[in-house]
Amino acid sequence: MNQPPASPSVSVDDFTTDFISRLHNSRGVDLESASDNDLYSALAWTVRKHLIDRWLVTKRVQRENKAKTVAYLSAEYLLGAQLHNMLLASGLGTVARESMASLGLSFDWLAELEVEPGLGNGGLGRLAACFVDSLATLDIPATGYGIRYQHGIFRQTFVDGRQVEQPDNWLELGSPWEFPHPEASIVVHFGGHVEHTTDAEGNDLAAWKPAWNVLAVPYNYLVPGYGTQNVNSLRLWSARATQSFDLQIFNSGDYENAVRAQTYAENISQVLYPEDSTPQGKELRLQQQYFFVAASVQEMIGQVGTSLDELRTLPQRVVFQLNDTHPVIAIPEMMRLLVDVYGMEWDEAWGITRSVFNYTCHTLLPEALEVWSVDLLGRLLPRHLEIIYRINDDFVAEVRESHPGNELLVRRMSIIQEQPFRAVRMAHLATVGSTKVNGVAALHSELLKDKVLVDFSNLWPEKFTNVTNGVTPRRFVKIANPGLSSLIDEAIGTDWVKDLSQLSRLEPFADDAAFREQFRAVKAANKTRLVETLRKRDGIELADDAIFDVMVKRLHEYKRQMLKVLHVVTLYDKILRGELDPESMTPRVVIFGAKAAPGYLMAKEIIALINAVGATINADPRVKGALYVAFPANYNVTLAETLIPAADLSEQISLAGKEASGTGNMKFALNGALTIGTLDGANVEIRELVGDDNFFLFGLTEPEVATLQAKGYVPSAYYEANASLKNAIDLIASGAFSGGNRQTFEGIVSDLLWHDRFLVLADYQAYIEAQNVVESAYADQDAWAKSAILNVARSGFFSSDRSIRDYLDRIWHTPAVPVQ
Ligand code: OX2
Repeated sequence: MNQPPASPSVSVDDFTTDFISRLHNSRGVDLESASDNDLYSALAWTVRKHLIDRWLVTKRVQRENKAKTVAYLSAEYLLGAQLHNMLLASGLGTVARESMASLGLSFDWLAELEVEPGLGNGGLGRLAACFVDSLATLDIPATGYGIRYQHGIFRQTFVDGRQVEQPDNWLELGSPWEFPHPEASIVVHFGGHVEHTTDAEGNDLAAWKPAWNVLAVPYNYLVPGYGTQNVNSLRLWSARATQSFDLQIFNSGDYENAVRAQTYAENISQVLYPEDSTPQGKELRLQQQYFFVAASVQEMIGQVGTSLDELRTLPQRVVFQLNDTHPVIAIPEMMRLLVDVYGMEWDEAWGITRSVFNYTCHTLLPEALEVWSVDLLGRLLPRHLEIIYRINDDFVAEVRESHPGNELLVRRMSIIQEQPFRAVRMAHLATVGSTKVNGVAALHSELLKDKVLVDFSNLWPEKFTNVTNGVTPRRFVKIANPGLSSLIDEAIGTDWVKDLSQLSRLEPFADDAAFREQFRAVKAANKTRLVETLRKRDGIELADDAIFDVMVKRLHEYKRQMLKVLHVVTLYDKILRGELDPESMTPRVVIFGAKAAPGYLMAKEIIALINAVGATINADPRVKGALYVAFPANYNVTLAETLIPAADLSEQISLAGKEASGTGNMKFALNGALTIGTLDGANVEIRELVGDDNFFLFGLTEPEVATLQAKGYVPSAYYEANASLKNAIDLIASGAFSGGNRQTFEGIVSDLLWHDRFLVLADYQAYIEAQNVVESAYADQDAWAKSAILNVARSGFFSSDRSIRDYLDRIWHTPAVPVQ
């Protein structure tokens, strides 16, 4: 297998010597006395060493060039395990493996000791991780800014089939991948009040008198590009109290109060909010947001220089990308720094601010658009609230000028909402304060422009653009699917890892019987690998000669795991009724993976239902061998890397118009799974590219959904009219999956019949029919393999490298700075 050139070629002996000296000098142990964590850390350090020179050179070259930098501001980075990626970038995979073997250590076992940094909830955080990978690979000077949460996304366990959250203690044993820089800490202020005075020319001067502050301590992480010398940085901030404790109070014996301020300050980076798509209106969350953007913007400005002349060069030196509304408080922060701290005129500062920010929106759900009450914002960031008011005054005046007399429009567009409570609409602030606003898939960007932000796109049509999401082929094909990667290498060479459009050259191989055979062997081996993983990890026993039907993503009603459950229950019900012969059915293993936000009760009920349905079906001898439900707990990036390459069928069944893009859908297609999906998010583009023969389409379209809802949707009518749907729901209601207790899932059943906000019942029949088509298609294994190969060959578009090129062309205009 071709690897990028290793940094000054390292022999196995050199590597081993280095590893042993790491154990001695950094851990103070020898091979015999080393703990698991000693061994893992020494291995990580030995690998890391070979990227550090590149990193230092990259930083020097970028500094000397005064290179324009992409500053990606994101509250989440769902990084996944680091070791394999670092080995890929350094080209040391084989050396490390052989070195460990020479010491009698199993490399795979050591790699499995890593606790993945789960500093994100789902797609939004994983996208940020893919983007920093691609920026580094494309030699773009870039820094990812975020928060070093002490506790990442919770570890999910099941107790009696119900989700129970455990804290994710990923830093318990330390992380060998981080570089703390307490000497470069930045003070971040909160609270207090603002004093206004007037200067000699009669200008208003504002002085914020904050009440308290915290230190933002930067921790740097390497972000190595693939097949390049370039190594960028991820800079995550950790909160530390400015004074560790009050010695006087401590000496008086009141220990609790002595450390209270410290605990309060350090809470800011304690936990990742486990929400996905819905904002959580918590004061701490606003503190987190301001904390990390204030530190990041100040640091960036520090690099450019703080004289007025230097500040005027900001648009040539930096572009900030706002990953959803979480970092949008950066806009008034930039204004505060330019105007209050560095004395720039308001209008000039506003011109600069607007030209350096851009905003990516990731949702269409109205309830997911963040708002902050003016009470809270005024209390925590009083000067920022004043600045937001002034930005809004100027903006509203602009709207009035272009639409005289249209007060309804003014009210709709205002950055401040009045009802149901007075609050700052962060998406409006982001749109007003940015040069470009983008959605994350073609359909999403259209709906953003025509629905969610339609007033803004009427006012500023040129502001709106699309960048369809992508995923990194390094992690999600090269590392996750070595079998497929080797097959591709043999067929078309190795350039595809850096240029995924090359995959189109696989297309002729879809007609090559020998290749199809090899492709099927790879899929079979990946299934066996998954079976082994689930056996070890979860004690789940799967057969590997079934269709692997996989739905993995956050649990959310709009994603419609419920529809998948109804399909499973329908199959079960038909077998019990004798309408389906389990012997002649294609055996099906249905695999779910999903975390629910801890406060999202309906989502947690659905998890309990999936587990209950699984427990009943898996124990029922009448369906044995025909149908099996697996729900491994704690779906994360590491599990995704084994699960996705093993999938035959990818479930992308959200209600049309609700899933902004999806990125799991892309990973499955790239790994040769066929999609069953609605015309939602990036499914639309996947289907266009892979061809409708190689995609199982079903369901209402977005305009059909809108029409149905406008005319009044009555879910119970679908239930009454469809016998197999009625049977499935009745079976759940009867207590068949809850030991006869009809109460257990009553909430779900009545919600489906009387509300069904996401039209599960309306799409049920179409979904069942599409699954029947899947079943017959799968019977022809050779034809299925051909479709799967075409999915791979035609999915090159979904590389995050392509997404980043689109950002560069449409939004950032940042030149590459190759490092020699
Ligand atoms: C997710 C979206 O739900 C998903 O469709 C998209 O693929 C992903 O972001 C990356 O763009 N929180 N998470 C998302 O949106 C929000 C808000």
